[in-house]
Amino acid sequence: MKSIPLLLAFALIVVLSGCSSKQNQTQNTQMAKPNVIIIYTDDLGYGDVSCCGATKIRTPNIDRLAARGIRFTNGHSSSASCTPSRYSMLTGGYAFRKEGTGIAPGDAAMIIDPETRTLADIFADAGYKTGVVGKWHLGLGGVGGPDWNGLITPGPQDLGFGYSFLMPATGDRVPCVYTENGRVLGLDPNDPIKVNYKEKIGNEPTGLENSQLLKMHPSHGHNNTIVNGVSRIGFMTGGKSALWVDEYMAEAFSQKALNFIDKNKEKPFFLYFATHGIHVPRVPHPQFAGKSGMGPRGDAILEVDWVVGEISKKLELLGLTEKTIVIFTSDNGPVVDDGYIDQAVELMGDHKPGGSLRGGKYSAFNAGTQVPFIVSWPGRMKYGESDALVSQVDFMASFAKMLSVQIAEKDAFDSIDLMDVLLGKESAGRDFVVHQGNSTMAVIKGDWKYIVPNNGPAVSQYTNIEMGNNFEPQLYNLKGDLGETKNVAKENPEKLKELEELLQKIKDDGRTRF
Ligand code: NG6
Ligand code: CA
Repeated sequence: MKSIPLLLAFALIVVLSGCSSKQNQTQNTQMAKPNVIIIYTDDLGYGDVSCCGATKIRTPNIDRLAARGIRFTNGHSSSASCTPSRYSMLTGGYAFRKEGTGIAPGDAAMIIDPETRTLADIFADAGYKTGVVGKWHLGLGGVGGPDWNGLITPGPQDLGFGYSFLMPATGDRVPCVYTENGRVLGLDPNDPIKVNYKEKIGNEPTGLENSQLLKMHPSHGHNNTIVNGVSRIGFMTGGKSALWVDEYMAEAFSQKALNFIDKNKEKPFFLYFATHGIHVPRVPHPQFAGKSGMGPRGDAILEVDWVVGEISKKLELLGLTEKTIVIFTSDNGPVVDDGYIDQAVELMGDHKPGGSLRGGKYSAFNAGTQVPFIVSWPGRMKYGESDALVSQVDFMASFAKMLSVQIAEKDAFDSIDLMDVLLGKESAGRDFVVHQGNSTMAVIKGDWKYIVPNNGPAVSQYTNIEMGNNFEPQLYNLKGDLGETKNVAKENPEKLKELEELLQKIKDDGRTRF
């Protein structure tokens, strides 16, 4: 008789200890598995945010992230334009290694092979809910491009993303529609979408023929089909009920991002949130139009800052602030006139989109890839500034390490585990990083930067950006000359040779992760 209560007591102890160890386990997993949000802005320059030195414009929400994290003063995207930077961040490999990773047309097939292991796969393998919201620009669909009127496959769903809400390419490229989980949102099957990047189709007005219909005029290119008063690159017909309204794009993306966070608040989640701002066409919400005094480009910066604030507020509201790592960065450096007449040039005043860096988007000079780069994990990391050399290509190996996920030798060729650096525990970053400009390459090693000789124009006639092209090899000592003003190649032949050989080796080896 006595043995029954004893047995019961024993059973109770077993059950209780089981519970508590399970509880510990969940706690540990939660500690080891913070949510991760990468806010990936478009064409935002190093000098465009106030925490990186802008004074003519204030970005309080971005600054707040920086104040509760580490702001990197030497953080890079892999390339000076969109598609290769995104390719590189998501695959952990430099885009120059793969053909066809240049700026993609809006009807390109998916550039990342579904077999490729991606950053999203790392999170998915670690049990995260994964999602992508915003600008994609990595192609969609198989050979021949996407089927806009059916299920678009392959797509992010084949690259580890459980949820997707996308602008397929860019704001200035057709089709001007959103896709959600592989289907165009709001499409009327009786009004199918047709897209053509070679010739005009249908009878839609174009910027070239019907400029009287435009609310924003192109300065170069961008004179094909008109959607919402803005002429774009490429021709489209149909899909009338699905067309986006540029003014409400930031709102649409934030809403989807916030929904994703809400839906997954109980689980660890990874959200790749790629804003359209501040890419052209810059058509901000009426709430921001005219508010910066710098024209639509400045207004778009205010709008991006608002978006960041919305995310932070949501995390706070859900009690997720200390459980979430937020990374804030940009795909490439700044451009002022990128093809539309929007007063960006006239109203710039003495604002310096690239800060003290030379060049800009497309360029081999530093402003091309040295971008705002913030890692924030409130309450869980040391706050401050770091001048460690870090690259977006490193996210994949870093998070894999954090989450104890293995990366096979054939994947993420160029990604290095820098988690301790990203979280401010360690101050030494990468030894070197490759910078892919649009017409030439460069490599940075320590204080030195080498730019490969090139015959391209010194200044782009369209964007007025100094491209970093020179038929002579260029070598800069960034320590005293961050602005790359004095080519010291002739005075430092050994250093020049070292960097030339380094870049050659990086190419020949086919990888830099060993
Ligand atoms: C260029 C476009 C530019 C922008 C860029 C891509 C012209 C004349 N210029 O070809 O406006 O769309 O491609 O930008 O069409 S990126 O940030 O997505 O790389
Ligand atoms: Ca870009």
